[in-house]
Amino acid sequence: MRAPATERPLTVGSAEGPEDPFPLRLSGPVIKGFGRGSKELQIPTANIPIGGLRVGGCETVESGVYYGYAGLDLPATTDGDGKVFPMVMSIGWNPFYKNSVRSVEVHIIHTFPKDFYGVQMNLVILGFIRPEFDYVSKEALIEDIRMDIRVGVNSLERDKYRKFKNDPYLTDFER
Ligand code: ADP
Ligand code: RBF
Ligand code: MG
Repeated sequence: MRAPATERPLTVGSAEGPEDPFPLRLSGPVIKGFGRGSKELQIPTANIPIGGLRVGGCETVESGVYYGYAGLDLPATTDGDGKVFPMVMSIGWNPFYKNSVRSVEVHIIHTFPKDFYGVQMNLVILGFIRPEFDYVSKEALIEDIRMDIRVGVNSLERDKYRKFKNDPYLTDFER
């Protein structure tokens, strides 16, 4: 059982760029999850169907916490906001909540004016942050996710990672 304030490095992955099997690309429509992200944790997560996890049609991805970029097929805005954002995500069983289904949940590091259920989300996953843990308390889980966000942002701010923001997959909403 994981306790709060575990010491953690501020960047993960090689400075030379994403290493095998990354970058991973997957996509799906934003669906309803358990409704816990915003309400209980104050960390909304856009869920996509687990089927979107099939990469290249066969291999599957190990459970854990990852970072990368998300492209959202939102209507164009006038405030100059793009459609590509940094993200951290969890793939797995949410051991703290003892879920019986594996979920893919993406926390986008941006403040949105409203929900975007049904919108297509394209993901380019660039690295692994940590495995999923069970926690002694909800506060300990929140603290670790807050740290994941810092680690994700920090890890993306490197030359060999930043450039993936322009990966054409992120804005290819025709598939
Ligand atoms: P659910 O259990 O249905 O996934 P959440 O409480 O996790 O509900 O909230 C997720 C929803 O909130 C997303 O589907 C999306 O429409 C919206 N949302 C708003 N801001 C964000 C954000 N920064 N990251 C992810 N989703 C967000
Ligand atoms: N749930 C867990 O039970 N254990 C985890 O280690 C865990 N890590 C997460 C890391 C990130 C970056 C995110 C966005 C979510 C994580 N979750 C984890 C999932 C969390 O429990 C879930 O988002 C909420 O329950 C809402 O569905
Ligand atoms: Mg969610």
